[in-house]
Amino acid sequence: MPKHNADIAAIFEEIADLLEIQGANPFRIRAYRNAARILSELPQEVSRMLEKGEDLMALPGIGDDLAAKIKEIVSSGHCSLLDRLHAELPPAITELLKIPGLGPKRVQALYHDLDVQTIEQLHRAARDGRIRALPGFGEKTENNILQAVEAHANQAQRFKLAIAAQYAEALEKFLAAIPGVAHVTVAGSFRRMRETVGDLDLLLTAPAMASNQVVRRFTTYDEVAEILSAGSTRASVILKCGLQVDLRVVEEESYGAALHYFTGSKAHNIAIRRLAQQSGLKINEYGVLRNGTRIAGETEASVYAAVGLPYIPPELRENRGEIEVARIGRLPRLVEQSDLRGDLHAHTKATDGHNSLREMAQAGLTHGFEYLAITEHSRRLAFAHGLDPQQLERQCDEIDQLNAKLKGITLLKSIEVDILEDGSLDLPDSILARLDMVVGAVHSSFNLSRAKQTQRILRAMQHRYFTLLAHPSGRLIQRRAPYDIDMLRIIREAKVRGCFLELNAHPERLDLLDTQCQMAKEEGVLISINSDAHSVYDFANLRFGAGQARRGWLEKSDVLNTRPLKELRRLIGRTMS
Ligand code: DGT
Ligand code: CA
Ligand code: CA
Repeated sequence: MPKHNADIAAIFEEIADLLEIQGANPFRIRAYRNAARILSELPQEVSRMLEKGEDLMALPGIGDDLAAKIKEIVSSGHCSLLDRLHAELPPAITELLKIPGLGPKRVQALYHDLDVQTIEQLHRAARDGRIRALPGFGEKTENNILQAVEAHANQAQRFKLAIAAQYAEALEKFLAAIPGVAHVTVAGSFRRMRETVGDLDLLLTAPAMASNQVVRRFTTYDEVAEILSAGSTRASVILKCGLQVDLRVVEEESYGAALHYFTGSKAHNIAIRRLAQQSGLKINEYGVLRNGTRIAGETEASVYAAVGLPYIPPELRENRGEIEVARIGRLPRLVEQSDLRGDLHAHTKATDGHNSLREMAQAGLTHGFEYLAITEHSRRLAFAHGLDPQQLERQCDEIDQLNAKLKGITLLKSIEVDILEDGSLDLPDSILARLDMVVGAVHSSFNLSRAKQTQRILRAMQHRYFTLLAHPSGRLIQRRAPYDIDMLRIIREAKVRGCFLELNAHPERLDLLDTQCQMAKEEGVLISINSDAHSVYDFANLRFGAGQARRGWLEKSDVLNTRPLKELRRLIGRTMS
């Protein structure tokens, strides 16, 4: 029965796809897409909100119709609208939309004219040369479709970290409640906080005699769709959402060794094992052995100690130099989410956010923030109701008035101003001058040449009021590649101009990338880990931003918003003009 946000989101996505293939009203389609996006990224489970009797209409993008549908799905596992659409169109037809180059119109034509309902049928139709004859297709399109179908078949599906977290945490809770189970840990790439995960690797400790029973309980978890394998200490299943979960049960004394093994990465493990071999040790998932005798393995720290190393945090375990720096005692002391003193990127309902200034400030307080920068979109982003200078003036007045009343948190006057194609900013200096800081972002012309795109951003950063570059690479995970820019030049310019780069913690962005964080750190440019909150719920996403920062080797001192307000003000104060 679907109960996770991601399941409900998938239903809404499918409804939107089917409506689109039917040529329904675009506004209706967009409402479902919006709701799907909001739900899949919402850190709080809506089924929990319903249990607690909370009003779903408090959520962004959810009106009474959608709220009723969510209730229907959570309580019955079904959505009658989707059932109806399934009766009208073949069940697998939305799969066709996953083929690059196939939009709803083409899918509709393929279905109508060639009775293509599945990817296999599409493949056959393309191979047999039947597609080229359709109006608006042609031989070139047919070839592209053929290539895309073949590439699609070779592509393993990965899950975004925040989505995987919804499934992982529910499963973790379920397993922890099984009698005899002591530890439950999600290891693998999930523990290393990779931005996407291929599958979940769960490690349990239980006494050997209980292990059979534990595996059986795992395979009967109600979200399991398929059991790939099941033995006495291990099993692999596929959940209804498509996510694979591998389970291993070990005894307490092997916990550290198994955790180390299943956390990976493989490259890190191999390098550690080589180190062990050099000192006559053998490491496997049960322990560290010298001449067949166990000398370590109960904790991960004991495994590292056996090879003469301090504990290495999971986010660093990619064999990117962490073992070398560990050996000389130079491991970074990674930033923690709790080090963050504020957030420098948030929207309110003045534009496309959902909550008021006061609500956002209150929510910030509960996250322990000392400050929160309000960064609405600027006028160029008309679809997000971007602000013009007069509207921004008004918001500044409101912030000043509110700040006079707020206790414990200060709102900073700011803007997420569009960087126009020529590198100029979307608002005049007269209003930017009034702000505490200016966040700049690219939201258009993603396909400029590398030289032009880089120049555009450099020029924006040279603006006297520019403070922080938002989501610098512009990529959307699994949806849009980064734009082509010379990131090192941009980082160096930031250093010269005294500006900063963002690590946007939005689950779809996680941008800067981990390796680029490392680059910024080496160049001495501070990074701001920001939520890009569009509602009070979104601050919880900072945990994924902190994870990415840790993968990028960032320490507290490398992060701008770990600074207390006073110091922050000094850093964002304009020293260059
Ligand atoms: P993923 O699932 O693709 O996001 O990435 P991982 O790192 O979770 O990889 P996965 O699930 O294939 O394996 C989990 C961990 O198990 C991996 O990080 C390290 C360990 N492991 C798997 N296969 C091997 C292997 O052949 N050799 C070694 N040393 N470790 C392995
Ligand atoms: Ca994995
Ligand atoms: Ca695995």
